[in-house]
Amino acid sequence: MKKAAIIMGSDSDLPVVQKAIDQFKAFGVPYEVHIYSAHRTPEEAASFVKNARKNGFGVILAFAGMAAHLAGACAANTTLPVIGVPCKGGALDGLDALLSTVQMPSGIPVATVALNGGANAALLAMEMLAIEHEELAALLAEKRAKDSAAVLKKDAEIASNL
Ligand code: RP5
Repeated sequence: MKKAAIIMGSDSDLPVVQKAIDQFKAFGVPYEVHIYSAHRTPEEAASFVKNARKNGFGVILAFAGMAAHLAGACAANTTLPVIGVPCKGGALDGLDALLSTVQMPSGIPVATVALNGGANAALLAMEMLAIEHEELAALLAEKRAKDSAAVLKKDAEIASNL
């Protein structure tokens, strides 16, 4: 299976990144984690992303806060799908990161998930990898069924208890 690349702008983004790691671990999907900043280590970030396809990656997750240009900078250097995760923090508490990640100019797409949406970023990445991997697609469907069953169980409990 192709690997997922997880790139964070700073180690201060790690709590949000951990949510993605937990999902990849639960599904047994291979991943690599790196700290590359679009402004502090721009050359390393670009070089990693430029080589990502030939190094066996199928999708890139970019986590960043504040003036978060990491996902866009990654997308500029590859045609692999890039999922941007805006992280909360700073004076605007993430609104700046959300807008700079989601509002990409036409031509360089970034699939942006919710603020601090590390888990959904991993799930979306795995849905992409599952296009060519039926076993992973079946595991994702199983999770959906389990999640639905858990809600229906709560519905039955609340209906009988209230
Ligand atoms: C961004 O600036 C990082 O992604 C992080 O969310 C934010 C703050 O970074 P630190 O100052 O905590 O390293 O580049």
